[in-house]
Amino acid sequence: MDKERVAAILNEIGVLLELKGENPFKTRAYANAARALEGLSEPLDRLVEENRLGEIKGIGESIRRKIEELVRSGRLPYYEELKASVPEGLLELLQIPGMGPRKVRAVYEKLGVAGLDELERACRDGRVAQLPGFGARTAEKILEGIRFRRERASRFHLHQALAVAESIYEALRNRPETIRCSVAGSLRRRRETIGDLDFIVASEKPKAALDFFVRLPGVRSVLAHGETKASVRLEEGIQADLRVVRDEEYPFALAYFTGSKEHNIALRQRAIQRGMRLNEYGLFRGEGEGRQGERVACRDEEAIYRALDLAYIPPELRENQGEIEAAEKGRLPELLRPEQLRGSLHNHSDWSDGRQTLEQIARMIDELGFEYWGVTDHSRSSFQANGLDAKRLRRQLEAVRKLNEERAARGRKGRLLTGIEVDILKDRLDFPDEILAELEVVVASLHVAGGDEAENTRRLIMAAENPFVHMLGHPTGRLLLTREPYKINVQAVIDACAETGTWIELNAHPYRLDLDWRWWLYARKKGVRCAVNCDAHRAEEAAFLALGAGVARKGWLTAQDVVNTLPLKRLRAELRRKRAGKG
Ligand code: DGT
Ligand code: CA
Ligand code: CA
Ligand code: ZN
Repeated sequence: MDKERVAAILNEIGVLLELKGENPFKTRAYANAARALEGLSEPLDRLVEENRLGEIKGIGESIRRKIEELVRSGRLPYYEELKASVPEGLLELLQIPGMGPRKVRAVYEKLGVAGLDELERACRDGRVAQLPGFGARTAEKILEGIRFRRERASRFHLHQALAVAESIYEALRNRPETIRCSVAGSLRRRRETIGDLDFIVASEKPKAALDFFVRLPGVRSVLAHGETKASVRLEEGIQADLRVVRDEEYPFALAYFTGSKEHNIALRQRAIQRGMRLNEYGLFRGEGEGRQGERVACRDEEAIYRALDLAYIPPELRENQGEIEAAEKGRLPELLRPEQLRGSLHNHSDWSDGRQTLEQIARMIDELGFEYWGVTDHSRSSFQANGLDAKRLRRQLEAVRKLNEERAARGRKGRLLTGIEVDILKDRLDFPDEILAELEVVVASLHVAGGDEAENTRRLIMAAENPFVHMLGHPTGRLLLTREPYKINVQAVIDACAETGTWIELNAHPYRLDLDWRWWLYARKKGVRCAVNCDAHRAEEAAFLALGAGVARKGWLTAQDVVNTLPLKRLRAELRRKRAGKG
C-alpha cells in the first residue's frame, strides 16, 4: 500500500473519530500523521521494513503500529470496524459546505438525520433551525450547501477522469475483437470537469467487447449490459459508458458521442441544408429515419467534416462557439500542441510549500526534456505556505544562479529561472518594485479576495499596471468542484492586461484550469498572451502541463499566443519587454 492511500485512511480515521465525538487531540493526531506521511521523501514500505517509522516527526506510538499493519497486510481491522460503526450518510453530510463534524453529530444525535435528503427535509420543516446553536440563518446556509453539493458530487476533475480512462482505453485497444476505439464525450473535448466517461469501439463482435468491458478489474457495479452498449460504475465512483458499433459506423458514433450536444445539433442542421441526414449511425441521402437512405461513406471524422464542406474541427473546439463558421471559412487556428511547451513559468520549491529541492527540480526538467522552469515561490504574506521574505528570497536567488552555473559547466541543458509568486495585497504587492526588479519571472496572484467585485477587480488591475509583474496567476481563484471563483470583472482585467502588456496565466492544475477556456477567445482578440503553467508543488505535477495544453486548445490558443513555447533566449527578451516600457 502506498503512502497516499495510507495517508487517506489516516485522515478518514481522524474524521470518523471526530464524528464519534472523540477528543480533538486524538483526532488531530491522525491528520498530523497523514501530513507527515505525505511529506516523506523515501518509500514508506522501506521505512516500515527497516523499522524506522518511529524516527518520523508527528507519528506517535499507536498510529505507528497501525501504519505498519496497513503497509504489511494491506488491511486494518481497527479502521474497518470504526467505519462500520458510523452511518455512511454522515460522511456525505460532512461534504456539505458549512457542515463540520460537530454539526453533523448534532443533527444525527438530536434528529436522527443521516443523509442528504433527510437533512434537506429537516431544514425545510424548521427542525434544524430549532437545534441549539443552529438558527434560521444556519438552516438556510445548509440548504444552499446541499444544492451546491448535489451539483458537484456527480462530476470529476479532469486529471482523475483522464487517468481512469487511459487504463480502460489501453485495455480496450489491446483486445483482439477491437478494430479501432477511442474515448469520446466531455473528456475528449477536454472540459474542465467530467460527468461520465464515454468509449466507442468498432468491432464485429460486440458481445465479446461488452462482456470484457463489464468485467474490467475496476468495475464496482454494472448499471446496464445490452447488445450494443453497457454502462458501469467504477471503483473511483465514475460511470463509464461503452458503445460498440460496426466499423463503417464508427466515425459517426465517435463524432456523435464526442459532442457537444450543441455542436451536434449545428452539424445536423448543416447536413439538412445540404439535403442529407446526419446521426450517430451515418450520413444519408434521401428520405427515411435512422439507418435508412443512401449511405455517404466516411472513413473517419475528417471525412464527415469534408462531406459537410468543413475543415476538420478538433474535439476541443466542438462547443458551438463559432467553430463551424471558422471551419467553413478555413479560419480555424492551428492549435497549440503539448510538446510545444518548453517549460512552466510558475512553480514552487521546498523554499516555500513545494516538495522538491532546487536540485531535484533541475534534474526533473532534464529528465522530462524541458528547457526552463520558473521557481516562483510564495511571498511572505502567504505565511501558511512558508512564503519568502526579502532575505530568504535573495538567498534563493543566489542558490538558483549558482545551480545554473554549475549545471552549465557540466553541460546540463535545463535552466531554472529566478522568480516569485507575489501576493496581491489590498493596496500594494507583497514586495516593493526594487526587489521584483531583481527577479526574472514575476507572477502576481490574489490569494485572499474579498466579497466585493469592484474591489477585487481593482486589485488585479493594480497588479497588471505594475511594470515588474509579468503575469497574473490563476486570476479567478476558483477551485473546481470546491470553491467558486472570486467575484471579478474578468473582462475589465483582460482589458487592463491588454493595455499594459501583462500576460495571463492558464494555471494547469486540474482544480484550477484558470483562466477559464471560455475567456481566452476574448483575451486572444485583445492581443493578451498566455502562459500555460503547471504551478507544480511536486514532481508528479509537472504532468499537469499537458493537461493545460489541452485546455489552452479549448480556448483556441496557438503556439504564438503562448509565451512558454518560446526558446529561452527569446523568452528572456520577452520577459524584459514590459520592464523596458515597450509593453
Ligand atoms: P458529461 O458526461 O456531463 O461530462 O458531458 P458529455 O458531453 O460527455 O455528455 P454525455 O456523456 O451525456 O453524452 C456524450 C455525448 O453524446 C454528448 O456530448 C453529445 C451526445 N449526446 C448525448 N445526448 C444527446 C442528445 O440528446 N442530442 C444530441 N444531439 N447529442 C447527444
Ligand atoms: Ca460523458
Ligand atoms: Ca455518457
Ligand atoms: Zn498561487
